[in-house]
Amino acid sequence: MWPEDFAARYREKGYWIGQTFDDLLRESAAAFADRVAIVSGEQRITYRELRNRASRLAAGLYARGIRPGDRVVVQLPNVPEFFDVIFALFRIGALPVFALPAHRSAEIGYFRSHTSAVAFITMDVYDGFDHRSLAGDGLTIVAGDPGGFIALDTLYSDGPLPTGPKPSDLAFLQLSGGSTGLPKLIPRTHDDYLYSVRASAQICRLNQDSAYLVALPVAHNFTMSSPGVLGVLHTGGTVVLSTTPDPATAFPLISAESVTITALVPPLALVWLDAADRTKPDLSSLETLQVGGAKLLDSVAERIRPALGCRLQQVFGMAEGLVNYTRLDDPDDVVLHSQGRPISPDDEIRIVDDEDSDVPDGTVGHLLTRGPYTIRGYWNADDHNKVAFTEDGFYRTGDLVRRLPGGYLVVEGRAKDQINRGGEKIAAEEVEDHLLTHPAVHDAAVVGIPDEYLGERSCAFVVVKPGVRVPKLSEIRAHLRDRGLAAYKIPDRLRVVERFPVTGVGKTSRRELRTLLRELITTS
Ligand code: J2J
Repeated sequence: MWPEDFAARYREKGYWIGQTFDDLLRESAAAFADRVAIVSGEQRITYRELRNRASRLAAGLYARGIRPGDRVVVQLPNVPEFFDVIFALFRIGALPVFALPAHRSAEIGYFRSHTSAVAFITMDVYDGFDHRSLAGDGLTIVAGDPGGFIALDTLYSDGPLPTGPKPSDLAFLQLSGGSTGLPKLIPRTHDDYLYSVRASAQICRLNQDSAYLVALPVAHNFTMSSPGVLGVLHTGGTVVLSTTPDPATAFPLISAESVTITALVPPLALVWLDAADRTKPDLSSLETLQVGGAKLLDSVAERIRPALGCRLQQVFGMAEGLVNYTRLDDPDDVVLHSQGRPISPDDEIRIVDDEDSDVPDGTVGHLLTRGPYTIRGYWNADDHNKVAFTEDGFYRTGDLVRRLPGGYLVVEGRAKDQINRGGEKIAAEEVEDHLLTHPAVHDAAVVGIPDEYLGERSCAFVVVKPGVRVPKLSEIRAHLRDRGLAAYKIPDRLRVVERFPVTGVGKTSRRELRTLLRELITTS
């Protein structure tokens, strides 16, 4: 949590206004009652209805024993129930733990145990996978066909509710992209998160006529808050849910629902550009395409206005906090070639060398940040927090950046042990730990290799035990799938080597090893 003097300053400056998520929904339901909040297929849900649904679900969840402070793992795709569930939990003061639809038993099981979650809320079948198979101890609540579990739609009821949470309380736990063996969870408060949401909505000029297409998973921090669905619900606009980012679905939705803004990761932006060049869709309502989550190539950035007829906004954010935007009236040069500048005048930015000394402006260095919506520590991770934060509370982002005049940042690379696979983050160590459980694997290192389409793909380097048959990539992949690892974390490539190169003096540095291996594969 923030030291008291910082918290006092953030309140004084009007960043933390003492608003909870329940306040936000109540205020919007009062101001925009009969306007459409959510569109999903044929379904149109007004603000008034959304508030009612969330209150009734809160009563039902409370009657089932979910209490203030309890953790609840939520794994829902882009469906209206997502909003009922999160606002119901926010109303109770229980903390959603945001899982992605791609997560499987390894991730869900870990989130459940690490947070001592009392419940798991998911859907029946999505993308060919039966999510009910991920049920564990505690309540399992299912949107759709419940199988043997509790049907979400039977929980909407009247009944007592506890006093709501305080604005300074934790609201939820978000996922970190991660760089360690086990994923880290990010604790965000009502006060800090909603500041970033309101400020983002303003930067992106959302209003009642805004219609935001949810093409990426709704539970991702980008989609949720930059300005995302929460920014839209704050300003009285309409959230348009798409179950897929595929242009064949998204383009007709944009024109049918007069979508004004949407957000994509770079590989999807490329897919949209190619599809638009081919099919010349009517995207005339679209004003802004936000692209973020991974570095956007200049050559792709330049194609956006000609092909889609809208402006580009680059977004460089992180679930830990700091979000940078190019501004809507920035000159083309800035929009095309930078990743934006921070939301807040009180976002403190330091760019430092390996010894934590500040580098001169224009020089590439490690990005450290501290501010009114950037966490001061991960959830229950004291040891990791000592390395992930400086003593005076700056978050070490692991990103390598350069600062331009005006405070704009250019992302130049990454120092963290993470692979950014088209916006999906993979912690090298997490995958290595799973690889080591394969009976033929003696040692393993996972690195990112350049990829024209995804930016990066993952490659597993493996040293095989003496005398065993060398496993095939398909066998390694099957092993990781059987361990319940999300598909995007499963290595794209396999390189079997006799031994790993020796690094440093004496002790082996995994980071140095990964760097050496990456160089090996990109030069060969
Ligand atoms: C290069 N790298 C980027 C960009 C994120 C808005 C937008 C994105 C996220 C997100 C988010 C990048 N260029 N434009 O939470 O609210 C890489 C950096 C960063 C990491 C964070 C939001 N935008 N990145 O991507 O928590 O390495 O958040 O530290 O998933 O993604 O990942 P994540």
